[in-house]
Amino acid sequence: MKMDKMPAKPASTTTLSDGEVRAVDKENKSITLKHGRIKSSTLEMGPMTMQFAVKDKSLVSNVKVGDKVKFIVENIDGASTITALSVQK
Ligand SMILES: [Cu+2]
Repeated sequence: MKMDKMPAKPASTTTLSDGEVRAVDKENKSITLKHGRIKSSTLEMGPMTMQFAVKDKSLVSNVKVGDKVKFIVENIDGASTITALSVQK
């Protein structure tokens, strides 16, 4: 699987999470995902639908409602922020 925008060496505690896009707001760099279990180096939570901040607008430039995605989310200054995201075909 090829991932764009992945850090060269992801922290070993970080795993990709699965999600489905419910809403996307490119201008405000936010995305709403129905997500599965999340476990990253700074964040852990069970499945739910919620809004995330997006670290870079380019991460959501090709994303639309209904897309299945895999993503990494980190706690950055108290905000759940997506740092990597790829659409699943
Ligand atoms: Cu959540």
